[in-house]
Amino acid sequence: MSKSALITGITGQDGSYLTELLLEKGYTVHGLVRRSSSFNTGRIDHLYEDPHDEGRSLVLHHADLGDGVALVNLLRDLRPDEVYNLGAQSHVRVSFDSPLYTGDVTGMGTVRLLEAIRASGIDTRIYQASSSEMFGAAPPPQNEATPFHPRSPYGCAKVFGYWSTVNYREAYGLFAVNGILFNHESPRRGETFVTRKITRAVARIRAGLQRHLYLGNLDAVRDWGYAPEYVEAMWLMLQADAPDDYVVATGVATSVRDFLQEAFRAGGLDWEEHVRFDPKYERPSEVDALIGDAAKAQDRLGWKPRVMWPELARLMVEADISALDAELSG
Ligand code: NAP
Ligand code: G4F
Repeated sequence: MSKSALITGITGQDGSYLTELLLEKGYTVHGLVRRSSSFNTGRIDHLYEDPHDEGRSLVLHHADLGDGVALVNLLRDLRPDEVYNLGAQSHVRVSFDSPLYTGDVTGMGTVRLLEAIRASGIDTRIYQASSSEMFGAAPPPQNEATPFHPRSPYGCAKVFGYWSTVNYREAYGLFAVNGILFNHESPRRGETFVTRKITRAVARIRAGLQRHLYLGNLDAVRDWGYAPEYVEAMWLMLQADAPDDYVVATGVATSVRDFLQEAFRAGGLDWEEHVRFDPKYERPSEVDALIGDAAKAQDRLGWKPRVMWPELARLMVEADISALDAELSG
């Protein structure tokens, strides 16, 4: 019998790569999709299977992390071997504008899912998408032993989700793990996160569609890795003998300014000619530096990053240039 998995957040960056990985491994994948007035499945359309076909390996279900009853019903019906909780209001700046909504979906949504597993009485394993944003002001390098000091409503919500996951493991013996993932990017990254905002702007400036790029704090330091490699780590965590929590990162520090410079260089442009400051992109409290120590994931899961940030910046620029060329010529 092939394994089955339920993914919340299947329409997001990570959800799309994880779906590809699990389908390659022979899983039946169920995805939770929230209702939207326009199509929100662009990142997984290439994997879509006609609902009228028998024996589909990818099946989408309408539900929402805000609806606990729907989650219980779904889990009771599907009884998946593995659950990946990737659904979230995942934008840090937006979380300052919508702290209650972020707390509800990103924090309480995790408890709704954990409680739905408990209430439905199914035997499953769950991965919680925890975040390096939980470390916030804690000085780098950060690892599994670093105390959390979140600096945003999003970070606070993720800390709540993290400890709830640990609590369900300790209280009910659930196979529940936290992947504390540092920033990871790809051509499928949402267009308002800084890396993709930059690489998309490079393509548009080259094509004459945009002259300036408005950004906030260029001094922030992040540890940027490549998303398809990070979903492999998620899967490995659920295949381990015992549940545990792991940092996933490259260990390499880069500032927003460095990424900007590399991306514009890859597009044959000088960033200083095009980049302007807009304070609206600053955060009321910033996370200055996130640099991860993923030694535990390397030792116990055999996971290692391969694509480092300069290559990542270049591949994202190339992808945005190709996508725009195709759009303009088609
Ligand atoms: P993303 O691209 O923003 O995707 C978020 C997903 O959550 C989307 O599928 C979104 O659906 C879904 N979602 C939002 N609100 C929901 C709700 N109320 N109910 C159900 N689903 C909902 O995020 P990502 O970069 O793939 O990240 C995946 C997860 O890892 C998130 O939990 C994020 O917080 C966490 N994380 C990300 C990073 C990173 O660097 N990427 C690092 C650490 C942790 P729509 O498509 O309909 O909007
Ligand atoms: O790309 P960002 O928005 O990512 P951030 O805030 O680090 O959060 C991402 O990574 C977390 C992992 O640590 C995830 F949990 C979270 O879900 C998300 O995926 O911003 C990166 C840095 C920040 O310091 C920000 O202040 O870039 C700086 N920045 C400067 N100008 C900007 C901009 N960020 C955005 N989004 N837009 C700007 O114009």
